[in-house]
Amino acid sequence: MSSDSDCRSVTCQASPNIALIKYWGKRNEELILPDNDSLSITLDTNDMHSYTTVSTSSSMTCDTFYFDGVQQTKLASRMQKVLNEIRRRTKDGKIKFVEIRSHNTFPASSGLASSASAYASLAIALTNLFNLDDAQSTAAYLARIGSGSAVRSIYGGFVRWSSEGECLSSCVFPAEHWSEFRIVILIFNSSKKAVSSTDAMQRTRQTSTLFQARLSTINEKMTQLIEAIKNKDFNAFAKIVMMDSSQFHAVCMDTYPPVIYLNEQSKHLIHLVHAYNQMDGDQTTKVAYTFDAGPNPFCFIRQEHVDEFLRLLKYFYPTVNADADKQVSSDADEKFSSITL
Ligand code: 2P0
Repeated sequence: MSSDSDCRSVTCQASPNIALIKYWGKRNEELILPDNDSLSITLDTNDMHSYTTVSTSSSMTCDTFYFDGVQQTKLASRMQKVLNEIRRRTKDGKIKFVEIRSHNTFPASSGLASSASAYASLAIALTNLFNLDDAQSTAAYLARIGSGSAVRSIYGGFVRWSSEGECLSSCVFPAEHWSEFRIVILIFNSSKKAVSSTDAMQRTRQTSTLFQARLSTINEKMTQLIEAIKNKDFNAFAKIVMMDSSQFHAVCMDTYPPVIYLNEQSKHLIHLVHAYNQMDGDQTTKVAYTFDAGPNPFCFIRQEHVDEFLRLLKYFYPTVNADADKQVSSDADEKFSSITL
């Protein structure tokens, strides 16, 4: 009988990323090759991480997966796909089975990109545990075949995922490039989404006529967004990001049966941001929003406007937690009473 003396274990963490230009549609389901380029920012906060511990020992008799400490009855087929790829790459037979233990410090499957950080942390942990070559690109490949957007969480800062050739991802600008850039996340609803992204994007490809029109806009938008980030041009950045979010949700709505991720609060926030941006009558955009496959807004803002925006949120949504909640004054701010929606 073998002992556990050969047990090896690695724990890694990864953060979610939020798409500024959304990935939606796969041209290859098995390898998860996307229909369009996407660009994201990897979140850099203490509150939102996925942690994955992978262990292997000769005494293991099957692969096992624990989520939040609870053993799952079977591994998701995508997780199995990642493990099969590991076995293919370590043909010396040393790897037999693995135990995977994963948990998130934030709600899963609610449009907060938990699958991205979960598969990225799994991919990095497996790459380390088995000492695979070209660690970063190998981890990116493994992450991608687990969940497409996870390929972007391998890198920090502003990350582009190409839809061409081998569909590689890379950091376009590090987070320090735009040091005043901040993200405020509102959790309107943390329940699991009714339609998974995977199913929804398949349905979009089959039924939406707007989908092809969206694809034809991506390259120009990508060039403009990279230029805006390079120049730290928030006005240009905000317009591109908000329009891409709306276009993505319009395509979801054009899908049959429709896929509707936004809720009434999401729509209220959209109106609120535009009213707030126009409040002072100048041409400066203070806040931009984007919504993933869920109702929860990710708001982009520069540091100088954060305090006022948090007061605005507290005024309109007194019961909602923004992630920088500690800084929020509970006093109603009369300045905002002029905003009518
Ligand atoms: C994105 N989303 O670019 C887009 C925007 C949601 C809306 O990538 O099927 O979980 O695992 O590749 O990565 C969510 O889809 O889908 C997603 P799969 P994934 O972030």
